[in-house]
Amino acid sequence: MLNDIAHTLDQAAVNASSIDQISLSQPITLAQAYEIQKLSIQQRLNRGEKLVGYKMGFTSRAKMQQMGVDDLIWGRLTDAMLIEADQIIDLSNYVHPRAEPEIAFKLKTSLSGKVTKAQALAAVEAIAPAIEVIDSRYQNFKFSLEDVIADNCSSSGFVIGPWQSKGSNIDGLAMNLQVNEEVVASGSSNDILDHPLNSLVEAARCIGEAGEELKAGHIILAGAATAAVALAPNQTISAEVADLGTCSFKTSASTNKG
Ligand code: OOG
Ligand code: MG
Repeated sequence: MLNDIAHTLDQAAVNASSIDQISLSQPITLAQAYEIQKLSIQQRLNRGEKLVGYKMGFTSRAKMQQMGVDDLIWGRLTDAMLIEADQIIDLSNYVHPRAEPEIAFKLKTSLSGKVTKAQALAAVEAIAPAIEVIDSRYQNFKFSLEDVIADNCSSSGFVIGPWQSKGSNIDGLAMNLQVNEEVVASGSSNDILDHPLNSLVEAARCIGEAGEELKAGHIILAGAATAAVALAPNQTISAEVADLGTCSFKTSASTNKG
């Protein structure tokens, strides 16, 4: 049963076609939801995609309130999800994409289990401003906690800005998301679990509990500081993190499927 659901979710992502929430037809546990996620990402890996890291979700109040969910979640990132700086994404490959401003960590050593903030920072190679593109495979972007976990936490794409020194201050930095140079969402890096490093600590713990580890070279997205913003054709989307930098991508003239 879990394999069938994983296959359905994978195909929904491949075809950019939305499906009914799983929880409406059959109850699944949190553990089963993570198992479905693993099985569905395995199908991507079987097609040749590479695991490049993990994403944390619902690490800010703004996100929890927007989606009506209040627990940390985590998902997997593959190389095929990477959006190059200033790339134009084809909206016809998405159901109802949204963008959100984030902070990314790149690791130089592995990290797993219970670690302190200092240990987490010691494993970091570099820090960058980032944008996550999320695209729930569920109709109307509506889901339960289990549904969204099974759907790899809506992950669809990510943009990484210029990597900065691990010594960069990331405490209380203003962060915003701009659409065609107009600020459409703003917050602070400390809206992410009081400090983005706490998200890396939580990532090590959650992924460790799942029997995996954050590895050297992996990218970890700390989670959005603001609510996500729906994408439309012909936009330039930028995330600006004070002192850390900016990153951008664009949307095609064609419309999304949803
Ligand atoms: C789930 C993903 C949440 C974040 O940064 O909080 C997330 C969703 O909102 O669809 O990526
Ligand atoms: Mg996110």
